Amino acid sequence: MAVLPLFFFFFFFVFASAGSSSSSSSTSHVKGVEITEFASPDQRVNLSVYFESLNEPCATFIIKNLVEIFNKDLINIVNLQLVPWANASISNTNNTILCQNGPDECLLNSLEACVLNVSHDVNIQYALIFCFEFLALEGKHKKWQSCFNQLGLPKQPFLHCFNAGYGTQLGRLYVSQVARLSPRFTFLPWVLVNDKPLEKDYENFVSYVCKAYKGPLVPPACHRV
Ligand SMILES: *[C@@H]1O[C@H](CO)[C@@H](O)[C@H](O)[C@H]1NC(C)=O
Ligand SMILES: *[C@@H]1O[C@H](CO)[C@@H](O)[C@H](O)[C@H]1NC(C)=O
Ligand SMILES: *[C@@H]1O[C@H](CO)[C@@H](O)[C@H](O)[C@H]1NC(C)=O
Ligand SMILES: CC(=O)N[C@H]1CO[C@H](CO)[C@@H](O)[C@@H]1O
Repeated sequence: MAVLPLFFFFFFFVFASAGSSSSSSSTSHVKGVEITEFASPDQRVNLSVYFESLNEPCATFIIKNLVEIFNKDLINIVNLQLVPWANASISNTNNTILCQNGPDECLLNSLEACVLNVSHDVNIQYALIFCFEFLALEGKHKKWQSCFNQLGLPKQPFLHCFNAGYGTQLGRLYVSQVARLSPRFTFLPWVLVNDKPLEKDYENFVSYVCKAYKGPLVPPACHRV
């Protein structure tokens, strides 16, 4: 799936560069972006997903629906913002961070925050979080370490973040980010496209992303919605 658009884009790029004195806006634009990208950062559609790691509808959305942006090359036009720790709270008696579904959820939230903190490659971020959430749905989230082997990723950088307690520190930052959400979520997952909540229609996020996208090289997935 990923090969075809890249192939076309490569030729478009070469063609545009070869047309020496051409000055159409799409040409100059294309010269300014990386060869693997369809849209420049400011043309990308912001897709935000607020979630909790042991929440079943969230896990289902991440595994079943969100995968569409990778299967359909929409990742090239999207700026994906995953927000774990979405329904955590800070205890006002002892200042510890509490998760709706208990300490196991806090642990998995920490790991996911570390994944987002350590890797800046959205493919790696998504692959690991997909793996954790897949295990969570099967009630096997305690086997999270197996995800690194399955994906052939070194676990040290992630474990370093986790063992240093950074995952929980980041959790506090996420809790304050969530507190600024307006309107506040009424259920999870809470999915927003360019800051607009999709509410109950969140499973149809692809059509909202396509409608919001104004950049060049519209991905094939958008021609069908
Ligand atoms: C902190 O307080 C919460 C209740 O607000 C309690 O559930 C938790 O066990 C306490 N943790 C510690 C470390 O005392
Ligand atoms: C958030 O967590 C609180 C308890 O910690 C729970 O009462 C509430 O229903 C949760 N909200 C959502 C949307 O899951
Ligand atoms: C997307 O978010 C970034 C900041 O994270 C912001 O600068 C940009 O304007 C947003 N784009 C849209 C279309 O809202
Ligand atoms: C790359 C990055 O975002 N690193 C951050 C990871 O989290 C720690 C602890 O909160 C920060 O200090 C880093 O800047």
